[in-house]
Amino acid sequence: MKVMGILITIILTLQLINCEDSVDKDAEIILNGSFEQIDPANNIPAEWSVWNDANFISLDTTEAQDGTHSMRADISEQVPVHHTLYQIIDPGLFSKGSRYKLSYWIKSTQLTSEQQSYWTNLQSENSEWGLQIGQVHGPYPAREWEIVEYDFTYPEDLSTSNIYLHFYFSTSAEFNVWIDNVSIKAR
Ligand SMILES: [Ca+2]
Repeated sequence: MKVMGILITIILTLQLINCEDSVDKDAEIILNGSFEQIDPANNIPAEWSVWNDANFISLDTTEAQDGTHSMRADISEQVPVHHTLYQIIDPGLFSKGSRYKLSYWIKSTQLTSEQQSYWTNLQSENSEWGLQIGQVHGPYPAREWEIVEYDFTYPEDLSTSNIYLHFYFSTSAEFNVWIDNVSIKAR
């Protein structure tokens, strides 16, 4: 019986180790990260939401880093100063304590004044945890497609009902930003 007990303990331990190793490194956490699908109900990219002004977001078929569409933000004095494109992520898709890589491709026209900027936030529902990534301030010349990559560890002790990935645009002047191929994968 003692041998049986030891065997069961070994099997349970192996199963636990197997669970920890079972983070799927190919699984994509972001839905429609390449902006190839549009939601016909509201004319913005499927799986994404817009805060403050839906009209500044469109799909662009003339500029794509991946596939045939990118997300284009048209920023001007006609839209509110703060507006975001965001996706709500199920925290259950993350494994606590595991390492991930957030990446996306971005391009923009020139930023002509210091008031213009854009950046990315990955944060929990009530901001118990968050990362600010890739902030760009004007003035800045036009930027061609470039990749932004950011490694992070999902917190061991985070308890939240939602994770938000935000693309923030803070400006009242006229410029365009294109984003494509947004991805979060385990490392
Ligand atoms: Ca695309």
